[in-house]
Amino acid sequence: MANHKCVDYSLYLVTDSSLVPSHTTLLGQIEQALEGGVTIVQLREKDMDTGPFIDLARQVKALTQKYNVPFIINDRLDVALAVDADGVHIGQDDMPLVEARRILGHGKIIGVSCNNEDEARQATTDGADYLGIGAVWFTSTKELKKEPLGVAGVRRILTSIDGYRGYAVAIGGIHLENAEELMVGASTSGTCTLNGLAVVSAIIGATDPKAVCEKFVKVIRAAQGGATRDSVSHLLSQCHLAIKNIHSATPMVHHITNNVVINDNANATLAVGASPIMSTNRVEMEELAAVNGAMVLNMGTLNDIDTMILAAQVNNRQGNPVVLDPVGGGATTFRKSVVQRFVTEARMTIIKGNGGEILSLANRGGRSRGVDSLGNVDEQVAVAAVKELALKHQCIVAMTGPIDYVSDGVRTFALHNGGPMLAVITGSGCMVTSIVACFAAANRSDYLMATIAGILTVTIASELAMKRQEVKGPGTFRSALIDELYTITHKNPEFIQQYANIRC
Ligand code: 3NM
Ligand code: MG
Repeated sequence: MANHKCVDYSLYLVTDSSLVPSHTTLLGQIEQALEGGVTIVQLREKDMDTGPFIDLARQVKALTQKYNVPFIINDRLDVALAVDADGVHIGQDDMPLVEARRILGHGKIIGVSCNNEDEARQATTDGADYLGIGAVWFTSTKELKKEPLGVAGVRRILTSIDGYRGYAVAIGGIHLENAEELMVGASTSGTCTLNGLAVVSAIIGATDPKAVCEKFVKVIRAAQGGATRDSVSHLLSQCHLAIKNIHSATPMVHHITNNVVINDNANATLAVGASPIMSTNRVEMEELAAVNGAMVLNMGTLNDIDTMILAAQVNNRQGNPVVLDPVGGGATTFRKSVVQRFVTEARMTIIKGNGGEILSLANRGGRSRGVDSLGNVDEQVAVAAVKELALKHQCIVAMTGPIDYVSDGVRTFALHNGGPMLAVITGSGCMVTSIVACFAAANRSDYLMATIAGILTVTIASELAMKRQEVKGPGTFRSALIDELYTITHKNPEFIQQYANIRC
């Protein structure tokens, strides 16, 4: 899978220029739909010559970029490559997924249409980023070769690929009146559930696509229900496995980090079972990114910004997660502009900062006092900021502090572990970033879980460190913390599930 970024599949618009109402244009309809909250767009043109298709694709891409949503091309890899789309969607009769992946690489999204359990299993085995399951109902938009699946058929397919950590959307005959029935009826108790709905005619053929999309978004979000108790216990049950994955992969975690924390972060990375490398030399960025792993982009020390951006870009291309720590991001005008460059010139998989840094990035007036945390942030403000940034940058966003907030834009969690001593040693926030990167490197199919597991590992280790007799203050605490990181990941991974204090 190419899960370098978390994609919000909630409302997936698939286009069809033949369905556009008179007196409107395809581009106009798409823009209205984006205004209304469409989260991803697929350009589907079955009868267009290559030249005009590319021209149209460029224009649609510009629109999706304006609204910060991914842009997918149906079937035509050549067009996707020509316009540097975010991915392709392929049907069962199109180019095989394995071939498409070889051509596009792991940095691109590939979705596959599936109509039954066998097709779904094959697509998940071959590494599809998402499945388009359909047709759910009869549709006049596409000639169907098989009977529609119905809601039960969609649920059957989702159940058959339990354990798949990619995404799934349903398609075919979906409109406002049956959207809720589908979202609720197809939901499973397993790991794989509907992440959204793909819609053609009900949006493209609408006289007011914006209003239609706003209603769709409401229905879908309500059915998804945000974070639930179920999702918390499910997430926590995964943490144990996430640690195992680090130990079996011993992933390399490349850090470009600040001078203050290099040694502690390298030790912390080793303590949880990953392999640190702390290179800042431009010459080896490409080679380092070619190794499966993750990258920490910590902007505490800003020496060579171009190299930092290059490193993030080559890791994007390889499909390696990039974890940004915008250290001191709001402290000066210079840092504010640098962090903007990072998030616009490269794609971040996870952004992890303290209250001031995240609020500043969200333009909510956060200021960093130097690089240390400002402490308490109002819960409502914190939740709104992480959610908004996660949607804007299509990534996981974590704000750490006395309470840590983590969001993928749809689900938001508050983590209540950790203690005041973490604020008394330098670089504990940077250490959280390193450990989150270790989890992300080995758990690419679920970055939300990886982020939460990484944060909990450090905060719970800090609670255990505080209980040690020899800990008398910041110095002994710092050593004990690294010891506990080692112990919790090597001997007691179940402590995470046991001690975690999460609310949603
Ligand atoms: N694929 P509408 S059904 C493009 O079953 C497409 O794979 C399908 O259009 C599949 O939302 C379909 O207008 C058309 O019903 C869906
Ligand atoms: Mg096709």
